[in-house]
Amino acid sequence: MIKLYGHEVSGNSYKARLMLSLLDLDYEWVRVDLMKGEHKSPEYLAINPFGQVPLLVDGETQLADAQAILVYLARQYGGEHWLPLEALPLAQVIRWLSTAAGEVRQGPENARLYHLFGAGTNINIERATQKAEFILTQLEQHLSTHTWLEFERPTIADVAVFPYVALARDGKIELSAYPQVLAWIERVKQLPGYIPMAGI
Ligand SMILES: N[C@@H](CCC(=O)N[C@@H](CS)C(=O)NCC(=O)O)C(=O)O
Repeated sequence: MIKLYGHEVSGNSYKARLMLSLLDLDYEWVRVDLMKGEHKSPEYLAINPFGQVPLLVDGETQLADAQAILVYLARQYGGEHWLPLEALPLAQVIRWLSTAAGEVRQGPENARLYHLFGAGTNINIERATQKAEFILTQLEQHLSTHTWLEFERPTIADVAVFPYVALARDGKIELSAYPQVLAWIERVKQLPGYIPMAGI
């Protein structure tokens, strides 16, 4: 049985949970208590030396990183629909995985971390807010001509970008200025197998 190590407040853990649910896969949820520092315990570092969640274990496979987990699940269990293989379509999806780990993390994800956990996070909140506005503006423009991020169907590009954009309000980023983004969030919420997380 697949095991997912994660925490309920973690949007990156939610990315993996959402994908497992969209693919209708059974799995065991292993809660790693970030508040108690369980992710830095010797036991956890032995399976993920980065000391982060999420971590997916599937038989002999141990895989950290939400984006990598999405790729693995899509290829292993989801097929072409969620992640095409031809050079250009594959690159188009990977571009959004990079955006999730880059602009989305530097913007709405960091703004949320700051507002949930305070100044001790060493995050420059002005910069995070500015970056959030940048990527939301880009998404707003992109989604004015696209139903989904690519190919007019949901792919792991949408699953990767969705959580921290939908959680933007936790970072005091108002989404009402981005109606196309709000409409896309609603479309994701209508997908068969969609599951919510607190804050979305
Ligand atoms: N690149 C990783 C980053 C994962 C990450 O930052 N996880 C956070 C929770 S959302 C975490 O474990 N933070 C604790 C730490 O880095 O010490 C991914 O995309 O999964």
